[in-house]
Amino acid sequence: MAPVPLIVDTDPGIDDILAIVLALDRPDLVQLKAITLTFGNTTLDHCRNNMLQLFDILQKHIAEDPSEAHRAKLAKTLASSPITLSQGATGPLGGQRFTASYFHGRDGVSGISTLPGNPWPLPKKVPEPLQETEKAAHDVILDTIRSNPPGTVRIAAVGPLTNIALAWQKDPETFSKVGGISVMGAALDVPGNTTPCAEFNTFADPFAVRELLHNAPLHPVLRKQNKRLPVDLLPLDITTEHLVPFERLCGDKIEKKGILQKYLAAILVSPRKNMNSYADPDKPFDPSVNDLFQSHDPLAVGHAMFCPSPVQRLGQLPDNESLINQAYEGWQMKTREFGVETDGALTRGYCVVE
Ligand SMILES: [Ca+2]
Repeated sequence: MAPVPLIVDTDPGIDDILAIVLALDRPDLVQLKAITLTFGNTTLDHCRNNMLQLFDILQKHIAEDPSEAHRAKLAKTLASSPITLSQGATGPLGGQRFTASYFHGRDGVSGISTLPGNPWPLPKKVPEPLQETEKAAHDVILDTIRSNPPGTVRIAAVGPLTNIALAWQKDPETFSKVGGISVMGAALDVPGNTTPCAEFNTFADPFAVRELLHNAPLHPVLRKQNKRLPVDLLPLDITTEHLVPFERLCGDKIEKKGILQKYLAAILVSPRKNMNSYADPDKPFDPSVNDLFQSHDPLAVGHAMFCPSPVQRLGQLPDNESLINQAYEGWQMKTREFGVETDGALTRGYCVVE
């Protein structure tokens, strides 16, 4: 099977960066066509800088030892086709803008851009294979869907859903030809991570969630077919269960390692401190409980990579939810009905589950 064309709509962001590195590791499954940026974990200018920095570091990582098997494979992936980089929403469809600097640092990468001596300078030009465009993110999303066969393009949406909602609003006919949207967002049966009520991406733009999940099925383009958009939600309920020891991601002896490992260790400082701080001060520190990274965004990108969407499995999204929810090689799906609070003074982004 040909690799699936993939768009990562993202607010990078530490786990976003890990998710993008994951997508680049399996060119047999997905071909990363575009990275479309949204506000979220940080502001749009930092999101852009973080992508330039990541791809500069990936190129330097390859150059350290081009013949080593992993690096040679990555070099081949990066040389195979350009990746469009586009900026999108600077704020939500409604209400005030919030970012997650409390967790990711003000620059979205644990503050590495302000470290003394500037150990992680920005590249002077846009590194390959990124191709930066002036086109807005939602237009890049629509262009990518138009230039591929209907039902093939997957989107991993790992930030606030603003760009996705704008693409839908601008051209519902084209957007409805998307193959699947794997969304990291919402907290259904568990507390939120930004407020007791809300997960960050849903909190950041609950209006976009409402537009895609609740208003879209009422639009004539979908209503005449009795369809909804092919959204698969990866909520906090399951992403927080996907834990990776920090030791495995960055280790404690990084001085002996290459630039990519050093960079990942540097950007993981803030979430590691944050997660460590939840340890019970009255008990001995247990790394197997308190030194774990929650892989929210990598799980959503992993879903887009490893679990064919209902549209891909069945040819089109049927109106029969039991067909949509068929299990696939370790993945189990279930339809959940919920409403999202947009206006609550204390409950913005709260998902009221049926
Ligand atoms: Ca994110």
